[in-house]
Amino acid sequence: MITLALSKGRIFDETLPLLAAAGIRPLDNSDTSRKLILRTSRRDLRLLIVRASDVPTYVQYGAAELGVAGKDVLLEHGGAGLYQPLDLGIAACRMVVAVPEGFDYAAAVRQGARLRVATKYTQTAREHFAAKGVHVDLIKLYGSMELAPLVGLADAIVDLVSTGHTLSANRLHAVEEIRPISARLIVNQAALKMKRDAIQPLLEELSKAAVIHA
Ligand code: PRT
Ligand code: MG
Repeated sequence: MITLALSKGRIFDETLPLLAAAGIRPLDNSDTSRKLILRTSRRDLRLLIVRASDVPTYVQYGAAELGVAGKDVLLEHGGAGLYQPLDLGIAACRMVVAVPEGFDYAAAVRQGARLRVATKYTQTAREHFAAKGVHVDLIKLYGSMELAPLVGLADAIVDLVSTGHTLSANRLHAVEEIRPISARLIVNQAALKMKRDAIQPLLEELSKAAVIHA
């Protein structure tokens, strides 16, 4: 049995067509079912529904051989015990630095001011600002980062943007792109060696499907 861990929402929704192209569909309806383990049309493959940020952990410890996780989540996790052989090109967005309209980010950086930055992505943010030589105090949040600058909790945020609607609705704008983000197929390193015969063909099929859907 091969287990693929993934999160509900956009990752699940955008992975389904790739699985379908490989001839795999869930047997349970993920919208209505409360099951956390879904059987699929392939008897030797099941899906595990977990929180987005927990996917790398399940795969790292081998509770799932495979997973689908955003690069944002993988950067925070660190990637220990994981192969990341395939950029699936799904759930694409950008990780950016954003500030309120009227905040002069360039001037603050130029003056060497110490910036307060709120984010869920403290690892990635720390590396980004360190590489630029910008001094920051990072404030860890678990969601709704856009609120932080509006109530004086932070000068700036590091967050993901796709349409940009959330930023503009909160009178924020992106001042720097940190990196593009998309979801990756991840594989437990030990499992790839032990179960290569089962995993390798699946990787190839998903790789083909990802190219077609790109
Ligand atoms: O919701 P939960 O706390 O369980 O976890 P999660 O928020 O990490 O899960 P989910 O399903 O929301 O996101 C899963 C993955 O989708 C992320 O890890 C990213 O790799 C990817 N992804 C792609 C995004 C977005 N696009 C995205 N726009 N994740 C989040 N957003 C959020 C963003 O944080 C911001 O609040 O959407 C808002 C901005 O969207 P726009 O369209 O208004 O710009
Ligand atoms: Mg979310």
